[in-house]
Amino acid sequence: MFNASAPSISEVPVGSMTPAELRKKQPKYFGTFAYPYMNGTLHAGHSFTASKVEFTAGFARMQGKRVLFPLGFHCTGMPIKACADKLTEDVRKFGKSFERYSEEESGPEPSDPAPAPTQSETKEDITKFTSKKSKASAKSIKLKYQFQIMLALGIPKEEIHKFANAAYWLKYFPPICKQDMNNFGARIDWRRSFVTTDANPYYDAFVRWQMNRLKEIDKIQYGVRYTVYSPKDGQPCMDHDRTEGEGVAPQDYTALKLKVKEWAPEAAKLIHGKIPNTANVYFVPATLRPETMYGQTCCFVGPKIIYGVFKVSKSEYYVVTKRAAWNMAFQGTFFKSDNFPRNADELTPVVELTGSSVVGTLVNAPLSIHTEGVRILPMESVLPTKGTGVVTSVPSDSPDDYATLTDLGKKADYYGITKEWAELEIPPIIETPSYGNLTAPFLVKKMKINSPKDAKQLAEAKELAYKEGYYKGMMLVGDFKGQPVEVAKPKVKDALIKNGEAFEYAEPNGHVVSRSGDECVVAYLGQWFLNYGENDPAWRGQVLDHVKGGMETYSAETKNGFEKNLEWLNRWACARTYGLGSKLPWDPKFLVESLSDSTIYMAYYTIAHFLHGDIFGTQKGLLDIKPEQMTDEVWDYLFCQKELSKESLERCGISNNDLAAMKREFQYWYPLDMRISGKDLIPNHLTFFLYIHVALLPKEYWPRGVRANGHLLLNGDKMSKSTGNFLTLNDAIQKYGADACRIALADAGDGVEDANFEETVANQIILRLYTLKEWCEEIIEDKNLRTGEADALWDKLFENEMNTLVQDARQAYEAYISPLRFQSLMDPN
Ligand code: ANZ
Repeated sequence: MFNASAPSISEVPVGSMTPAELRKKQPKYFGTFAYPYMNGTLHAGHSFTASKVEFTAGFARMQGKRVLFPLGFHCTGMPIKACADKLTEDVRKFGKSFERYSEEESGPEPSDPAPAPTQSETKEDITKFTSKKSKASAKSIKLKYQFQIMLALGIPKEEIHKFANAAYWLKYFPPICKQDMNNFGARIDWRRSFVTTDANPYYDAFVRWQMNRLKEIDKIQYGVRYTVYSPKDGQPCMDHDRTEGEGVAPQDYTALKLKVKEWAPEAAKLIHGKIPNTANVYFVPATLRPETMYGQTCCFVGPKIIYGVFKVSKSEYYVVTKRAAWNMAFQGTFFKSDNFPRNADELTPVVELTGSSVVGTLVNAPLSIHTEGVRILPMESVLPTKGTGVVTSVPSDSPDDYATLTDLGKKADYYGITKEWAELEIPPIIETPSYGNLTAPFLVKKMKINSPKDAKQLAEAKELAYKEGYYKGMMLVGDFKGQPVEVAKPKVKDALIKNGEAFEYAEPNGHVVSRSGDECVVAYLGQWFLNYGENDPAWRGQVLDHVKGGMETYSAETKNGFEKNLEWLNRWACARTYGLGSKLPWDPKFLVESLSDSTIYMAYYTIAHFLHGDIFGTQKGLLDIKPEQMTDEVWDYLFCQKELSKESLERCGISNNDLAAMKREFQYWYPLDMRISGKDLIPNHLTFFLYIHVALLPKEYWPRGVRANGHLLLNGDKMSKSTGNFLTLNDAIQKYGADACRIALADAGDGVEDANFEETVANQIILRLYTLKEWCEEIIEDKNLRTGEADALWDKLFENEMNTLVQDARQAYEAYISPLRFQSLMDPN
């Protein structure tokens, strides 16, 4: 009954009406939520998202629509493979039943052993496994090794070794997931399920097709670019490969080379004998404002920061923090791209120096009017975790620099510096309409900033200075004198780089930790990427128009979220070298990553049951079609509404009738009526989903609605395994039964704000349901009730009341399905 199909081609012959007419004549509803990741079982968060589809699908059925609610199983990417590989190592070390393991070896507990989330999960939702043990005992087990994690999750010891084979996860978890969803009462059409990756050759063909087509229309390109990267894993580390730092992107700087002319005495002693006399040593500040370099009057270091002197070549050494050098190592300095280091020990400085030891060093600052050189001076607020830890100072345009220099000048003795070093002439270099030609001194005075410690005001001043300078500034000096800053900025940068006085440097603009526990860097890598964002403005414009114009988003926040994200989302590395997935057809050493093989698979649901009878594609589906018959042209025909040439038809060997039957399913079920997921997927999955639909399909088949919900709290608190405040779907059903769970989830919340599953509510519901059932039974048993016509006044009142309730329920569901439209209906102003 819940396995609906489109009207068949024998019922409604091909060509007898357009797909739109058919959808109108026989209304349909197609809803999906992000297929769950098969490294564990479902938790309450999954069921919350699933419930949104389940409820809307149920309502659509009651309206007489045909309804499609399918679910696949996502297996692409790193997490499964990473855990399997860890188990292989555990088995090698301790034996198949881990018999050689002894307690003492276990060492301290790791902070959080759970693998990072993928598409359908949020960072907080790490409650993936059903624990057959009590939470307390699960927690008491030391979780250093992967086998211990599996044990804590209730997998019997004798079975754990099987998970060392990644394929085993794909066999093990989908049936459990299916069982849990069935127990929950979800009315899913399981005929259309599948696993992703090449474990299902049909899905694999589908992914290869879309990659080929996207490449042909230039949406996939190859290029060298800065990417957040895990040295340990030896590959890019994108949002969903991270345990920390979601949304963090590379930040580009200009790294300037300030050649040492004369070392401060203490530093000279420290480097003595470690660096050849003939070599040049450079302090390398990272700046976002290369156009201001004419105004450098000194260069700052953090006095307590430890710097390394790193050897670039026989004749060149850089002074930067170790962290910056480690980033540079993946950007063409120190190492080549085919030989990136895996371990930080591979990059050691020739000598380490504290910032205070180099204060007073005289360096040559490129472009500065102070051609005789500038001094290295101390600045307390230099962050060791940003840039290179070396900060070149431009007091004319940087309020921080001006405030620090003023302070250094006033307290030269205290800082142990020569007063004049801090008092070099400050030349005007940029004219702005609001702040004149010495922006920083102007702002510092105007805002009454008295000390470099006035961090809040300084941050404000910096923001003002930067904006005014960038958008309204005019160059007063240098080769680009008279040009707007906006124009001159990249030109100055290029000229500096060309002269060998600077190079590009990038680093993550926040802390990023990979799921393997590695602190990530930015690497300059050749890779395949999806050309989302500003590089393809026409494509982006189409998506934006669709979001603004046609698509239901159920809340203004979701719409705004999309609009904002479309503004900044850029190219996306769509292939990896490690993990599970479909191979890139033209470059098979790469695998399509998990957020790039999951953009348009909702179309696959429409025909999956024709292709295969099981999730691996080993059993025949409704039609007798082999994976290799699903050529790129067949997918084009089915989904892109392209004609199939005679040759293509012959080559695929699928009958016209079978092709038409499949196409009918697609044309009927598509467009997708509602896609639902957690709001944290707006910036990635949901936006990609829109981009790819827009790129590949005719407009008629673009998504109609996206619903984003908040995170599910449990009893008002974040769900978290470490605190024990978590609930798997199976636990919830065992505890409260499906009905109470469903009502509690319906009660949890509908908006974008966090929802809350209250166990007390679930408990109360059980009671109420029980009382209701008792009452019904009692009434039915009651022999004294009147029989015959129900036409008394009370009967009419009763009927009227029931009809009103039906109306109310309908309105409530409609408001839920289309709150924005509903609101405007209720309140036209
Ligand atoms: C020269 C310059 C001139 C700068 C100018 C700013 C204004 P945001 O925008 O906050 O990212 N900087 C670089 N590394 C730093 C560190 N480790 N600790 C403190 N400050 C650091 O700031 C980027 C700017 O912050 C960089 O650009 C650098 O100063 C400074 F008129 O370089 B700037």
